[in-house]
Amino acid sequence: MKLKLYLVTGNKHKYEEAKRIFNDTDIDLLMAPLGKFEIQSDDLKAIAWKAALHAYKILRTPIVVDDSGIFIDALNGFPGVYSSYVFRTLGNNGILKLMTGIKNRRACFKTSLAVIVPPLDTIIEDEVCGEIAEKPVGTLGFGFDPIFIPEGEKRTFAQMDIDEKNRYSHRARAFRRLVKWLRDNFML
Ligand code: ITT
Repeated sequence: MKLKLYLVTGNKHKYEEAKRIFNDTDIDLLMAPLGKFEIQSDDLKAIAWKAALHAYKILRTPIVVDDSGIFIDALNGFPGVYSSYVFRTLGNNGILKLMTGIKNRRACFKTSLAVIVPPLDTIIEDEVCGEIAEKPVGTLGFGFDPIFIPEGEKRTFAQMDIDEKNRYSHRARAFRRLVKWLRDNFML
């Protein structure tokens, strides 16, 4: 029988990206019928963990929460845990303005997954580093995808389809490790 694992998110793109990672596994990733409860914290892990606990108390079913953000070196890690708010308020053009004249364009996307599959739980973290583009390019994906170029590429995430983005992304790396954790611990 397939394990049903619920991703708690209001972001359908995240679900679509994560879902691909579970193709050809005995795990069925579903979107939880519940929004993500978000605490304020300067730690992605803590945000993901509290959201997972909150969802688990209500749904009592295997749960995963993905909390992600982009950390820009020259801005001392900003927007980081505030990525969602900053995307809504400043957007990609606002970030590019902050980066005007800055040579060091290095940035990393980070993901923390908080996972509860009784009787076990875990936190899985991963990241992808690259550069902030000079201008937004591409129409695919979501959020900061048009301004992020992963290491080893010339294209932004927004120029890649889901399978291509998943070759590099923070989320795909973390979810691949989650598949391994589930296989190792639940013999799936
Ligand atoms: P949920 O919290 O409901 O899961 P969200 O979109 O608010 O959805 P996060 O708080 O984890 O998710 O992400 C913060 C922001 O970081 C998000 O709104 C995006 O703008 C950005 N972000 C995260 N992952 C991204 C990705 O793969 N590509 C581009 N931007 C991303």
